Amino acid sequence: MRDLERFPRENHVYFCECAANTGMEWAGAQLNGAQFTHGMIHNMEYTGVPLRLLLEEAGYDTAGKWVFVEGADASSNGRSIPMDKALDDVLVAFKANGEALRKEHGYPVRLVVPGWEGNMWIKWIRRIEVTNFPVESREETSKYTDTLENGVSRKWTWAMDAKSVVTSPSPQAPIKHGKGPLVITGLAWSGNGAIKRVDVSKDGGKTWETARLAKPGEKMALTRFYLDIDWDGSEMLLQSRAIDETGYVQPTKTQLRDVRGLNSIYHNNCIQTWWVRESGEAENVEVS
Ligand SMILES: Nc1nc2c(c(=O)[nH]1)N[C@H]1C(S)=C(S)[C@@H](COP(=O)(O)O)O[C@H]1N2
Ligand SMILES: [Mo]
Repeated sequence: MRDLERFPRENHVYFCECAANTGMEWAGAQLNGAQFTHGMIHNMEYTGVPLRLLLEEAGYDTAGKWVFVEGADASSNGRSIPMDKALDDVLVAFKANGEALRKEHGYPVRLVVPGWEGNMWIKWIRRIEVTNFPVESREETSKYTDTLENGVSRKWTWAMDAKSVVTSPSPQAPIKHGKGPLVITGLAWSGNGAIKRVDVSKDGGKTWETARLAKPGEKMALTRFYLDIDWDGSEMLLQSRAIDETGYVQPTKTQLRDVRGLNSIYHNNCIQTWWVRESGEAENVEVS
């Protein structure tokens, strides 16, 4: 740790989303609350040393194509990271939000792999090895692969595609003040860059309005959005749709299932629908 602290460090705010976030919702609306459908994510300011600097200091074999990183827990959670990513923006982090990492987040050091699935963010790092091949560990074969309709599994699905969710109103945040001014708000993010725009629908995706971003989207970080409306007290089918800087548009559930089928667990970034009743109560439903 003392050696690590003497390398030049960087601070970045990034989201870390588990690839299994929203994984229960493939077949239909299941869990009644944004915490349960979309809660496997965090967003923090990490302080760390670029992995590139550590590899260079170690005099790594530049012919190596992969970096295998292991944690000190029983699972080890070993993952193979392609060298291009390792040399690009991966950090070996030792602080979050200005304080030492909490033990649950990987104290003393964890990997930060911006935009990529949470499983690659190895906690409690004990070993970093440069290899010429991917290790094909448990976490990248029997887990964190996506079986398609024809039985073939996709692998190396690292980036988290653009996604968003309305956090209020929602099942855990019903409207309690009756009709009149209402702030619709939520979060959007993309593992492929900054959020450019978020649209909100009150009628299950028939019509859309562009939401206001709390501040311009930042790369691989959560972006809060707002739509300020005058609620007439009638029911709504509330949805949000994220668009990132690559032009990618968050898909409907139907669009996602057309490509991926029903065998997947991971990487479900579909548009979420909350049915908001006249009472202000909200429920997880599916319309498209
Ligand atoms: N060593 C180790 N690292 C790990 C894990 C683990 O079980 N062991 N779980 C991974 C998974 S599946 C996720 S989603 C993220 C979650 O990070 P967080 O708890 O800081 O949000 O850590 C990853 N890093
Ligand atoms: Mo995870």
